[in-house]
Amino acid sequence: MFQPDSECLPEAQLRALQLQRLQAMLERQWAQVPAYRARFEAAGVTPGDLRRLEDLRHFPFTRKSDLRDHYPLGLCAAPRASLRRIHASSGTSGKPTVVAYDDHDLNIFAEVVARSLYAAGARPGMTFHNAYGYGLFTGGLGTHAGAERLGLCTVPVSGGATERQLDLLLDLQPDVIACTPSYALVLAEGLARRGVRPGDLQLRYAVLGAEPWAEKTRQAVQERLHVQATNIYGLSEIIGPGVSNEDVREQSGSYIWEDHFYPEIVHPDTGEVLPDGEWGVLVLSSMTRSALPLLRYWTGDITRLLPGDNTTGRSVRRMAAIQGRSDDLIILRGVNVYPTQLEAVLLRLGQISPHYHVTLTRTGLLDDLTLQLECDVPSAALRDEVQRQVKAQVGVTIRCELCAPGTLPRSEGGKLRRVTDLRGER
Ligand code: DLL
Repeated sequence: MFQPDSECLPEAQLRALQLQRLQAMLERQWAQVPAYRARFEAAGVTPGDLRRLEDLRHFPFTRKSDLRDHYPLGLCAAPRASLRRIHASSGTSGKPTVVAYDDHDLNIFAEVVARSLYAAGARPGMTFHNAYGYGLFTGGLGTHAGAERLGLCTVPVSGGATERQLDLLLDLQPDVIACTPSYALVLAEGLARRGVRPGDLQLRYAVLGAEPWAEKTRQAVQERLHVQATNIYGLSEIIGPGVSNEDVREQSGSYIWEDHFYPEIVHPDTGEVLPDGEWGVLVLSSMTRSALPLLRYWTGDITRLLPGDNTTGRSVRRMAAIQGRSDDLIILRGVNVYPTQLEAVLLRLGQISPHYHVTLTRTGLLDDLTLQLECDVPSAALRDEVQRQVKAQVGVTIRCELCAPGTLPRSEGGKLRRVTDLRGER
């Protein structure tokens, strides 16, 4: 039930199911969402024009700005009285994006999270420490419902209050923890401070997501919390957490629950659909959502699609770890840099803790990147080595500042902002 047949269908059957579900979604949008009907008419398409999956590329994208333009619930396809829950995304500027769910959607949400947690190693009867924030953020409540669906005993800790989290980890001895990767490191630090050794806890699995993280962070979390860590991906516009998850036996790319979410990878500038295997922006259609079905939603997340894998029996495709967002891409003197690339360099330089912060400034016409990071024994040699390695591996010249342990901002359980941009408008 938690690895249903729909994850393992022969490809032709899966594609036929997707086509049928996309056609039904287009019909609903046409009939029930005037804003979508207007968009289709402007693009010169009707639902009947989707005869093959390849035809999808002729239909318009939905962007975050569309949700803002129709704030709060203008893209909803269900009557207000049938809605059962509202979430909102953090929104870095202006109004938040509001998303709505009816009973049918909440049921799908619980199912895809249950499937994600199952892929992550969780099994009915285990105890689950849920440190994603509860509230308007989809992380807490979304993961909670899926954990209950799977049959886990859920501890709804939410984010923050680290000392209490540590008490609960020690007292309740959960098997599974879910939180952001940066917060997993904060918890590991707290446990080490209390003299708890990795392995003293019962913890076995960590389900980490909501922010980009590097492969080396996985190793750090695995060692320090003595767990196997998998990547959970999702976004509130599409559903919340549970669009995809890695299988704990492989830890190499997250299986997309393609029976509900249709993925495409497109070129970030032209929107042209790219073949599987190529890097680009992930675009998702939430085929089975009834209250808020979104067509070709432009996630802004940079990834690529990988084939399913025979060893787990799943035929649905996987997505590579998110490299960054097309909009948090740092362009430094013409070079594209994602914060995760810097993180990977730091983690490769073993003796440095994975806590870092990036500040962008401008002197005259030139942009500068200062990378602050924590280390136990600051030295000019280490600082120079970081600068050299970033130049060699990422291709940009940066300034490195070493700080004492515990001085840089920590995750409070939510998403950690790694970059402060002080460059202003050009
Ligand atoms: O972050 C949903 C979520 C909660 C996912 C808990 C995983 C775990 P939003 O607040 O709408 O929803 O933010 C969505 O966060 O477009 C990505 O840029 C980023 N993101 C989410 N998961 C990952 C991940 C939730 N595993 C935005 N790796 C997305 C990298 C991620 N980035």
